[in-house]
Amino acid sequence: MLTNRQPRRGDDYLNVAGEEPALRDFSSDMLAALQMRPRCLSPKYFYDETGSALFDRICDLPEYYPTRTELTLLAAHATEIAVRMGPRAEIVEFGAGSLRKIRLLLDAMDQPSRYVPIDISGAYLSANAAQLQHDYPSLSVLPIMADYTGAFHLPVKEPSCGRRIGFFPGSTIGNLLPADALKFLRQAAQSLRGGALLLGVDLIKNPSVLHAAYNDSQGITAAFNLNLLTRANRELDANFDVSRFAHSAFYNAPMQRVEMHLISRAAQHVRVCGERFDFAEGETLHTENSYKFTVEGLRALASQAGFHPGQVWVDPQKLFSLHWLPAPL
Ligand code: AVI
Repeated sequence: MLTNRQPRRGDDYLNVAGEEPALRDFSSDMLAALQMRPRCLSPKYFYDETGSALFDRICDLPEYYPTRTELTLLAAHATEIAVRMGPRAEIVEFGAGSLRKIRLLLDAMDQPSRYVPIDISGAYLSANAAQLQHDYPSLSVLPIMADYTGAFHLPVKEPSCGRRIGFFPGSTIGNLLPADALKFLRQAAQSLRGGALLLGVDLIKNPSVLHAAYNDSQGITAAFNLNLLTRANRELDANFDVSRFAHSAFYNAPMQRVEMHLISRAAQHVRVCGERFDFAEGETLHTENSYKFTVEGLRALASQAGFHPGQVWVDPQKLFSLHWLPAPL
């Protein structure tokens, strides 16, 4: 949960949990995942330092169209988006990552007042926020390390700030189960009352395009998926033999989602936090869902959550969409 505590001198980010939230929950969630059938773990554990760096490389891959398409949409429409935001707006970015996209908006905005990036990966967030603060000295940058997929309260709004605008790019909303996506949007509509959410959403398309995006020829997505096991070995005293697991990603059309799994290449057992778990050959650990949407489906979901769906920007190939979602008072 985010709090209203303001950053202290010497803090490089606001650590609301007192420790890395991902670390605190990783052991219990991994143990629970290994006990359930089918085995399934939240994708939030991909993002240790190596995972975050691998994700940045994914974003630059030729097959991974979402990042460049969204950047093109943001660049093309930044001026109209900035007009909708109004002067001295405050931006809260959920799952801020590399902070690359926000620069396109900041450059177009009329005197942006404060920028609050929220991310689960504290060290990564801190370094990127420091660079952004350096590049935009008149902007107040308040990084918050937190898991925004749980219950959250945003920091108190400063009286000098204009409207509060949420920014949730990258179709990260697609990594939430539908019920959790609705829960997130409901909370966002509440905490952004009187402002709006700018949401980036990946669209349903030819499955071959989706397949290529999650099975890149350089193997970076495979490395990103397998890094979860390396992380578990390091942080959970586990002994996964990474070479005995394989990356698998496919589009599940009825569920409208790309699924990523780690498949056991052989019958084997592993130890995690002192407990033994058996894998049959071909058994999988389901590591990520990436839901894809239609424009109408997303607008219906946003309405259900309390937003008044507004302008939508889509690229000519209909790969990706950007939604302006005003949150009524
Ligand atoms: C962060 N998220 C929106 C990415 C996605 O496409 O679901 C994560 C990712 N997984 C594999 N490639 C990229």
